Amino acid sequence: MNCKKCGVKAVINMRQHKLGLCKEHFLDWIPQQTQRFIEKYSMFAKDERILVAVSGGKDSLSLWDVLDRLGYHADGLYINLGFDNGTDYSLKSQQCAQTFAETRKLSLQVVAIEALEGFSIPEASRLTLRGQGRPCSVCGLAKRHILNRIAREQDYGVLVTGHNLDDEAAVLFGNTINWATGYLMRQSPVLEARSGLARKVKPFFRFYERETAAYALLRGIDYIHDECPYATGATSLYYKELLNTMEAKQPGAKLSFFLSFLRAKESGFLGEGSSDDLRELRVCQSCGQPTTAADTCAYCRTWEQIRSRRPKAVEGRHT
Ligand code: Q46
Ligand code: ZN
Ligand code: ZN
Repeated sequence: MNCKKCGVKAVINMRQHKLGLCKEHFLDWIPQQTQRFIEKYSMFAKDERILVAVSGGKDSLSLWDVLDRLGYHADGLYINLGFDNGTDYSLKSQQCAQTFAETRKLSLQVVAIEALEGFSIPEASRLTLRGQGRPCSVCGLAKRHILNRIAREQDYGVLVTGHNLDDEAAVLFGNTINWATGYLMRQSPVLEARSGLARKVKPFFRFYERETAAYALLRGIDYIHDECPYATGATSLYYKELLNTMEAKQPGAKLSFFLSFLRAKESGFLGEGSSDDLRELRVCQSCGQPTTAADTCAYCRTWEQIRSRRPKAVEGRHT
């Protein structure tokens, strides 16, 4: 296949768009499309301060690179979750994020959960009921809380994440087969700010994962190739496989699944529903962040529980 723009050999064939592009034109196409999505979905303006949630992976680093190329003022935030036991995952991913920021002279904040709360995520997970099995529950809670707190405290206009279409379609698939209407109501490339919650947007939500990977590779971005060590066996990966099987038979299936959902939602298919977004938010009496709980937010309650369990766990290790 040849590049649709210049006729030389294409490096990527995007079957869902019937579009093959050479390296040069693909590296132009990604920022052009991103800018189009930013405008189409009214994500943010040129003069807004943007906080990028950076994991050290291909999606978030590519997104940061694209926003920088497009002339946006985007700073990065990396959260070290303490996933180092035997894998050095956090160490390596932090290095990728730092090297990326240093070489481009971009500003990156690093927050280590262990320095903040006294425990790494795997340790915390072992000490809480939320962490039965994999640590994703306590991990997700911590990431959401910290990202929101920093975005709000430091007056960022918007918090952006590198979620791609494969991520979004897999979440949508899971929510649909469970008819999780509350989650379906909330799933959107743009979540408006409200009562202490930062505005959140996903400028890459229409790109396939293979496109963000190709972009990172062709731009020479050094990103962490490994998945989080706890991702193995996650249901979302299984959903991604199922959707890729569909995509192989019917190019564009993933994109159409997600875009049709957005259109159906806009037309009122889900009605008012029972989304958490519609529930009243209060202020956590401990940390001041928004919560639907009566007094203390889930993040504070979880860490309280973890700290209260520590002595028993330490004793347990010695018996
Ligand atoms: S939630 Fe779970 Fe992810 Fe946290 S523990 Fe890893 S897989 S990083 S998106
Ligand atoms: Zn070309
Ligand atoms: Zn709290």
